[in-house]
Amino acid sequence: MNRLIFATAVILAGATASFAAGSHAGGHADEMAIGMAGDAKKAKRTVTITMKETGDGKMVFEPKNLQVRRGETIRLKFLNKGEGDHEFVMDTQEAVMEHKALMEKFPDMEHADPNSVRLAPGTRGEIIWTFANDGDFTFACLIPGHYEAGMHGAISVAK
Ligand SMILES: [Cu+2]
Repeated sequence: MNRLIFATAVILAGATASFAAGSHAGGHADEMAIGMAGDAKKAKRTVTITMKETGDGKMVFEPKNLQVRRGETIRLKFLNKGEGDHEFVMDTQEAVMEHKALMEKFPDMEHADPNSVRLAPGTRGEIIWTFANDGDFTFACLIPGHYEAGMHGAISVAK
């Protein structure tokens, strides 16, 4: 019971933060600080991000840094070259860490948010995203233990 109340509180806090960010940017409720799902026709650039485990026990994204122009729409392609499931979620650092804490409480939690994708080994995924606001953002795999093993990176959106 307590756990359920905690989860609901975290989800509500997240929703409030997203809504506030959207309002601040003058967008609608689907817009997050990091932006919103984009139109494929506007994607002039494709970035492929690989997820995998390394021989020395780490887990990585390649590349682990993305540089984006404010307003740019990118086709993000994902390939899980690893031997286990991996996911990609992008948001503000604060929201990623909140989400991480929730995933540690509920390891089987699955999400169908537009800013995330979860892939079985050997599979591919795609997100088309418009980075509406400049700033520093984070992407990560929040399957418990993966962030600590190295699965996180940075997205820098510049004017
Ligand atoms: Cu992972």
